[in-house]
Amino acid sequence: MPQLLLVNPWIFDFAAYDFWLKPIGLLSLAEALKETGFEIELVDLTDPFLNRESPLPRQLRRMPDGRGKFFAEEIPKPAALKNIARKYKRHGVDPARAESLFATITKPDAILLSTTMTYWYPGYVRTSELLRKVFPEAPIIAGGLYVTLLPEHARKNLPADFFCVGDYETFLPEIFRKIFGAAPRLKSPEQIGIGLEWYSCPAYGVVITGRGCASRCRYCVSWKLHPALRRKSPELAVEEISGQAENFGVRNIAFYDDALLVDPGEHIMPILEGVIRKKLALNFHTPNGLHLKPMTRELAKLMKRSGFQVIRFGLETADPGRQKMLGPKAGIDDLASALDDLEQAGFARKEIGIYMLAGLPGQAAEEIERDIQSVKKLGARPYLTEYSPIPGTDLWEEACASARFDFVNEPLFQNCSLLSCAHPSLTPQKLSRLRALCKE
Ligand code: B12
Repeated sequence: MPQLLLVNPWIFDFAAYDFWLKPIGLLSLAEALKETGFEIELVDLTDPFLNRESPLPRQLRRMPDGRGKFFAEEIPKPAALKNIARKYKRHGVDPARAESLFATITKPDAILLSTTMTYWYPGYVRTSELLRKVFPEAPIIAGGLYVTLLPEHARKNLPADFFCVGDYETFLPEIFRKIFGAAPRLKSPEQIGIGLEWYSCPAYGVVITGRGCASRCRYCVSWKLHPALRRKSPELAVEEISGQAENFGVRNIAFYDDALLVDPGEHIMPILEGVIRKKLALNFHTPNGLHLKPMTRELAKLMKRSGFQVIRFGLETADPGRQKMLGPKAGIDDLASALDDLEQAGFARKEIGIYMLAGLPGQAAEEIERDIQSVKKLGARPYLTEYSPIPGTDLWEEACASARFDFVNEPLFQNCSLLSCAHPSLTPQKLSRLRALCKE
């Protein structure tokens, strides 16, 4: 069977934090390939424990819940960003270590490179260049979100031989047929549970129980990528969660789903009941915001008993006009009622984090301030997330009309921290004052 090397590349950005980040698409792919009989090696260049002496240097130590810093070094800024007065960094293992690590690996017959955020592409390019240098004969197959959302840009800029534009289970078999002469049948992420054996010291686990979303929000690409919600069976999700806990000793697990709570009776409730029956003593995290509307008192109780600690929801805006414009996902009444249920179940209101979008086209700073106040009035903690214009979304045209940078031709400007579409009243200074207001 051919030998495959799967690589999660460096992150090049002004800032990045290991907010329970693992390449779940690549990990699912590894599992699917393993089941088909391929020999797999997986290297996650962002793993702080990679090829590093233990114990970890102080600055890389983890929080008790598994989060922590990436190893990072300042690097020259890409030309397009030279006027941005911020340091630019490579997050992940340093290149010399990466190269010596690759040199110890069995020569692969093909390399599979993953990608996520569109504006991290310089890190993908650099990783690919290094892989080409160490393994000049191995074809490189690039896949993941950046390749899927910006295939033309990827073909032009990323040194790879094949581009998997879309889900691996649909498009990778054909690429394999071209390379190896046969197209394997690959299970989808809904048909497999992922393991963490590729990490010498996993600080946490990650699980995705389904792809797609029931909401049709105009700023989000999730429902464009997966128009129908596809899910794991609750039994498989419980098996995956307990497998990560028992085989790899993790105590903290993050859910990546866009629609974890939708139709709770058929999905999340049986999952949590299964987890409780197994007495796993886990802490669950939801760095990707949950929906507010499906919350009920029963669900809140199950969430408390199964180990949810700090929960994040997506409200995005409290402004009724903007809600209508973005695609109504939830309103302030849904937040009020969810908070009642959660409080009854034993959560403190201030433990409930509410994501609110900042920097949408036409969204003045005063509107964001009112949003923050509405959430605070209910006792929850607002978190501002800067709007990132995403190709393929319904809001793209409008985003382009208010663009302060040319993010159509240069994906680096899709970086959320540049506030590329923000109303003139939302200056960086104003944004930091608003962030401070969230914490008060
Ligand atoms: C989980 C998630 C997060 C997590 C973890 C992110 C991470 N870095 O891994 C958290 C909550 C931390 C997060 C944060 C943010 N996120 Co986010 N996030 C997602 C989410 C919901 C799921 C991604 C995922 O893991 N999907 C599941 C896997 C299975 O899918 P996949 O990786 O795409 O893999 C499939 C294919 O691409 C392919 N594939 C993948 N890899 C490979 C490799 C090879 C070789 C091959 C052949 C195929 C292949 O096959 C897979 C199976 O189908 C997506 C939305 C979405 N539904 O995609 C948004 C999304 C990626 N996030 C987005 C944004 C904007 C953000 C934030 C900037 C929000 C903010 N303002 O704070 C931050 C940035 C944080 C950061 N620095 O990482 C945007 C992307 C923006 C962009 N320009 O690229 C998305 C698309 C959401 C949206 N609003 O539309 N996010």
